[in-house]
Amino acid sequence: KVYSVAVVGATGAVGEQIILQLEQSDLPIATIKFLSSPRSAGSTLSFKNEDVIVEEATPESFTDVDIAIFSAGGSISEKLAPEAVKRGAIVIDNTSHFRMAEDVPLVVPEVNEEALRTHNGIIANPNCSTIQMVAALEPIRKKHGLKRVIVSTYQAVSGAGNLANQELFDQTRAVLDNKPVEANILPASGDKKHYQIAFNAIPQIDVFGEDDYTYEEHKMINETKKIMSDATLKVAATCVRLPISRGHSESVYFEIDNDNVSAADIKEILSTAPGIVLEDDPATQTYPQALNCVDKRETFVGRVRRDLDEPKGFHMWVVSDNLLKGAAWNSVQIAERLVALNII
Ligand code: 11C
Repeated sequence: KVYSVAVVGATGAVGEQIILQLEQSDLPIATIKFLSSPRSAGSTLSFKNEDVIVEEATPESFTDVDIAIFSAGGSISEKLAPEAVKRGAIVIDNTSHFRMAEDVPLVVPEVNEEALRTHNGIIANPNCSTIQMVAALEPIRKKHGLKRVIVSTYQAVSGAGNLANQELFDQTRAVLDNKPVEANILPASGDKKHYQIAFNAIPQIDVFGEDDYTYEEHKMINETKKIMSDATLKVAATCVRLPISRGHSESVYFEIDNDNVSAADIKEILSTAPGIVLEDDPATQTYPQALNCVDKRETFVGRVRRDLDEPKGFHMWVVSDNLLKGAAWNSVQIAERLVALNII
């Protein structure tokens, strides 16, 4: 069987990467459609050396589409994903809109691909910072259980889109040239104030909720519990934006159930875990770095060590390309697994 695939939001930061991941995928793609807002419609993109004209996304765009990958913002997904499902497509949605809905599986294939079987048309792709963390924690949890997670993130600006990335470059140039710095996007485009990200660290990603956690932090907390099917798991997060173009890093503290587990045991598990690359050798200063993860599909883990006071507590450093495993690759991987598991 061959499939007709649509990419919604094809001209965005994640959309561009979805197209590249689809080009590299073994998915048997018969036809491809690139869809966007009216503003970007009409431009030409390339797929496997063929020109494809970007079309405006409308309900009718999904007639005869088998797989629709959405990354055009929550309101577009809210409006058009049900229309795509109505017309027989399976939707893989990159936005947060459907993630916590009970009848929508939230999937990281290395962790819970069986949840794909429960889909009702829409499958949600988790938040980037959640994906890389659960990918690293799951193999450890499988063997030793997991009680608590405390994460601090060091996130790249591309998570907030191409315009935020451009803002980082413009501000950096302005600072170096001694010119006035403009801030219009970060920390959250819809918020009251904007701050300079160049040469800064901003402890706010997305807007604040009433409990003084940000929505990015809520996503990490709630999505982790859902993906791991464990409402009792204790999770706390502090999400921070850094002047990095691509690649999210995370300092993850976690407590397991089992006794007498060493850091060497944890490293052994990670060294063979699917989708994980262990880079951990303090003697040679080997550890994951954001710069080195760009364009790679894997999640890189290092600095694994046992807590000095809590024998069941460990620390690790987790790095991944937020646009690939955090978004485009995880979505295309879901599509590949749907085919491999005969779900589509
Ligand atoms: C960021 N994690 O780095 C966000 C971007 O819910 O899919 C992803 C937002 C989402 O800004």
